[in-house]
Amino acid sequence: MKSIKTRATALAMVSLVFLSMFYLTLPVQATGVIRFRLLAVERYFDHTRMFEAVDLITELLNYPNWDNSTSDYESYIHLLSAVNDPTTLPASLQPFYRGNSTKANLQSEIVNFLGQAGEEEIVILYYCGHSYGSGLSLDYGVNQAELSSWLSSGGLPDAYVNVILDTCHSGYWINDGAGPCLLGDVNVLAACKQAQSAWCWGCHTAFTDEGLIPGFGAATDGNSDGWISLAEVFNYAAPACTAYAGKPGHNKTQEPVSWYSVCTGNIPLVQKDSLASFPDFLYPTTTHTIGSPKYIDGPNTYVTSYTALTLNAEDTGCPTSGIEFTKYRIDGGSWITYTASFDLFGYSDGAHTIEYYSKDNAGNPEPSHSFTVILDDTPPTTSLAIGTPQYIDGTDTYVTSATLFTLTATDGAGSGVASKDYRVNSGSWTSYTGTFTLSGPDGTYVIEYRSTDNVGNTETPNAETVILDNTPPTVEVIYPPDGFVYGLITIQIEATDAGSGVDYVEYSLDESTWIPTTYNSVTGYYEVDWDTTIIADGNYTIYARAYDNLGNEGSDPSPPEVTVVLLELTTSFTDSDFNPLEELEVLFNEQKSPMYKVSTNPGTIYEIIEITNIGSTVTLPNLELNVSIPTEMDFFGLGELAFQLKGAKPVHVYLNGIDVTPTGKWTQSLDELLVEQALAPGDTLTLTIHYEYAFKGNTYSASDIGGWTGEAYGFETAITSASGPSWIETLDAVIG
Ligand SMILES: [Ca+2]
Ligand SMILES: [Ca+2]
Ligand SMILES: [Ca+2]
Repeated sequence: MKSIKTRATALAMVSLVFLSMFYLTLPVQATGVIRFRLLAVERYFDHTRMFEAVDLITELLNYPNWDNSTSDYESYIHLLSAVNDPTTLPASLQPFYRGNSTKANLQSEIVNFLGQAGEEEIVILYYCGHSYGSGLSLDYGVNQAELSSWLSSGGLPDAYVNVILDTCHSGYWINDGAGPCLLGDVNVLAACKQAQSAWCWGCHTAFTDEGLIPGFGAATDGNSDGWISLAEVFNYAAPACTAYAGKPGHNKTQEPVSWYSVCTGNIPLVQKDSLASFPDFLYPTTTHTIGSPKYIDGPNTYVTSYTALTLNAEDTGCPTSGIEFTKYRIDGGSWITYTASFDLFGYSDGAHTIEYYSKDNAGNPEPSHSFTVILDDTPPTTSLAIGTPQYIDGTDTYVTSATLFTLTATDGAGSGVASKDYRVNSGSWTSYTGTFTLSGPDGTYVIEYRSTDNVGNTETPNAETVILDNTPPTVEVIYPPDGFVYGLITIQIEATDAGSGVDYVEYSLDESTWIPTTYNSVTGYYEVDWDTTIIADGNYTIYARAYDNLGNEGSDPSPPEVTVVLLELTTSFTDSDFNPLEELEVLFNEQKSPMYKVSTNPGTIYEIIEITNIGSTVTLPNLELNVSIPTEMDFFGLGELAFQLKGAKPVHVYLNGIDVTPTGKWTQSLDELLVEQALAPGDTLTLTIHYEYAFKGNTYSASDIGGWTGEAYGFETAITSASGPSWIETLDAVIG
């Protein structure tokens, strides 16, 4: 047997939200009030007016649930009568009059009045008149389809609808009680079987007058709930009607029949005991729904502050009195009457407990339920770890395509990290599944990264800028070039890196041992001294390689090839008599006092330069010397040029003691001595240079020379270049 509960559940399956709204927006359901609604219709029969609707209303008004005398119940009564003039009715019933009992009025009242019934409202359609057994219709042509359609209006499908037909052949509508009811999901009381009439001479409408109306007062309250239900009143009315109709003089067989589709007919119609509560003994059942977003992790359910929390209350019982209210509270706060889905907006992250319960209109409170959710409005925090190689220069971070980037994220006490993603240079977001690298041309890359937790809180993207450098430095050995090298030289290497910069530079002879260099900020080169005198003469290749700060390695593509020659250079000075000379004496000859004449002694000197090829393998093929001759010297102080070269005589050049003096000689404009001479291993070349010096001017005052006791001055002869071997050597001698 179908129940109201079942229908409400079916409705709930359509839409929880709709159901919630439906509950709460019904304009006719007064909270906490159980409602009754009666449309009583009476017709003529054979020009005999029937008053049974009036009688029924009069009877019902004797009971608290129909007279609107208490706050627990409300009743709505409309009357369609056979009279056109309502003033012919008893004054107390005139307010119920809604017109003549025409078909049009019947339809209008069922649709527009009964149709206003709220859920679980008790509705009675009482009809007293004739119906035709052959036409299976009420007496003005209301057929099954029409009546069934009207009874589907408005809220009627969710109300408890009871149809009482005090008409001839009324058993037709319920197949004499065998059912089903042709009117649909309603309870039906019929005054007689379909083959019978409900009229007999002298006993108009015996079912109402002799059964129903007295039955409200005399029926047995079988379930002792203080109310007379539809079935209980029928249990009284049916035999009473049959007995009355069968009395002598009536000689009528009239057997009322019933059909109960709803709550087995246990629909309370009149409250016999004013202290009896409505016979709904079952409290409601309320459930909660946690909307989206949410995340369930074992016993924990995480939500955001905009996750909708919905309560759905269903009253139980048959009949049910309906929900009076549903209340909830958060974290033990004040109880709030539930009107619509709510959320935890304004609450702080963490666990929150919601308690809720409902109460039905019969006053049955539901034991409260509770559930706990964990509010998480906080997105995760993500960090980016940059692996190696990595180089940080101030605010710049350099990486290569081998550098691994790792994202780690935490959501603290929240719902947990659901996903991480990143993008490079504002490209598409990529889901992070593991370490990643950068590819593409060198340059600046912006990596943005973020995480989302399991309830959809997404972090504001973080950004990290790195500079990709996959390019090694460019390297070139600047000095020495290809050719001969001699003595202590400084290797100069140029290395540049447009990216992370040069970290260090090394060189190696013949790629044997790699030796570090030092950057010289003055020359801008990476330099290292190379003492060629301590290695064997011969051919060497000077390899150079440079590393940038990320370890990218570059090398000189064409390293210089040099030949080491082992030369020994000595220089000495002699006087005019070729005696060794270590100091140049200055003579002060007193003239006309207090003037002095200053001269050198001996006035001319010789410098002897010896160059010996001490190697064992390399022949220096062609030696060219540019000899720089000091021409003037400071004497009385910086800038006071006094000691002047008076002349430098042609030199003698000896090879292994044999005069090989070239034809070249000193020139005034170019202090150059050209010696074209090969030096085989063991050969010694000796050069003799004759200098003449004098003081500028002849005389100096005593004050000019006062205090001068002799100081050391460097006297330098420089071999500034040599073609063939590439070397520069300065020969120092001190003459003071
Ligand atoms: Ca209930
Ligand atoms: Ca979170
Ligand atoms: Ca680089």
